[in-house]
Amino acid sequence: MSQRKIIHIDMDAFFASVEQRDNPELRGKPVAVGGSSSRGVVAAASYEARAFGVRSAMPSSVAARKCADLIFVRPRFDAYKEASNHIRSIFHRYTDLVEPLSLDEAYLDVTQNKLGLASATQIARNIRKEIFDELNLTASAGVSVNKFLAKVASDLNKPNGISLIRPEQVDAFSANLKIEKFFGIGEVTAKKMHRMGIHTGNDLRRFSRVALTHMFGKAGGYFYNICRGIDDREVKPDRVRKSVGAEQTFKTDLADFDSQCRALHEIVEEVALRLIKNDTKGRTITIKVRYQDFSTSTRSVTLDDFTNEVGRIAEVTMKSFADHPRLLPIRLLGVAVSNLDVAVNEQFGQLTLDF
Ligand code: DCP
Ligand code: CA
Ligand code: CA
Repeated sequence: MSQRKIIHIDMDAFFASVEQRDNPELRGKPVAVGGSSSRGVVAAASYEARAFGVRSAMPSSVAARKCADLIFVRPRFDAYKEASNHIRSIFHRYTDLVEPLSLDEAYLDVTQNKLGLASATQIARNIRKEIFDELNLTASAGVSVNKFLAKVASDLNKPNGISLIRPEQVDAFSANLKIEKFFGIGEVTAKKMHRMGIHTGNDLRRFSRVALTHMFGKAGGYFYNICRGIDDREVKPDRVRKSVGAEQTFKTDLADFDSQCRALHEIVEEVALRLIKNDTKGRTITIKVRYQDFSTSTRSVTLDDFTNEVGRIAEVTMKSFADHPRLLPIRLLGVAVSNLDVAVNEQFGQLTLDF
């Protein structure tokens, strides 16, 4: 296989940066996003707060003790979600091989890319600039030949940095890397390795694959590879869906108009629910009817505006259905809404009912 070009992008102090961006009074100050109550924990800490030792997942009471001037801010998930959608739309300008790991982070495979750019580093630079220009937020980027190295790289010059591990540097880089930096080696595993005298990739290389599997189970094989800088995992794309829909095949074919309408209404309710869940609206409503003899007819209606309202979709669907030929009993009905105002991420939807 030819050399891949993988980028890992991770937003800097994500929730805290969004808060500082949206409230100028918070800029340059130690900020913790999270509850300030005795039982709250810190979700995100601004870099100013980190200078005092405040970290994510730390109890708020501990954080307040470390930094007397710490400002606690309630999370606003809608704002983070919006920023997340925006950065994903930037990624998709370059490639559809985008695998989000969380709201603020994703892998991109840019070996082939939409702009035909030869340099992955240039793409990472463009992305960082576009994120800054369009969102007023900073991101860090790592560029290398696989996911593991790209992810490690994005951390090297954080915050607001970029780093590249070139193919010819992979061997030395992974040999010298401290095992704590290996993605997938947590605190417990790291302690276990330290007790065995394993501190770097090079130390890990002394063990055979069989020995590592014996000591660390399934992860052992992964460790064997990554200490050599080898990681063949593919970037698994979040396929952007162009429609939200549901369909149903009936146990016995529906012959009368009333039961057909009732079934259709249930399907419409499901579709509207999915649109709302995915935070999207659509303009085109398509109805699919499959008859007893498997002949199928579909019709689409495009509205003047976007909707996710069950009443509106039902009205259009029923009208369209009434125009359908209904000579044969019906074995399947489906409704889909397309022409969406916001691209929908597949991970939120069940695929089984979609068409
Ligand atoms: N987050 C959370 N609870 C955690 C860790 C993180 O709610 N225990 C949220 C808040 C973070 C966001 O996820 O802002 C992203 O997490 P990261 O681990 O990427 O951390 P940050 O983006 O905050 O900082 P960094 O600059 O180190 O990436
Ligand atoms: Ca981050
Ligand atoms: Ca992250």
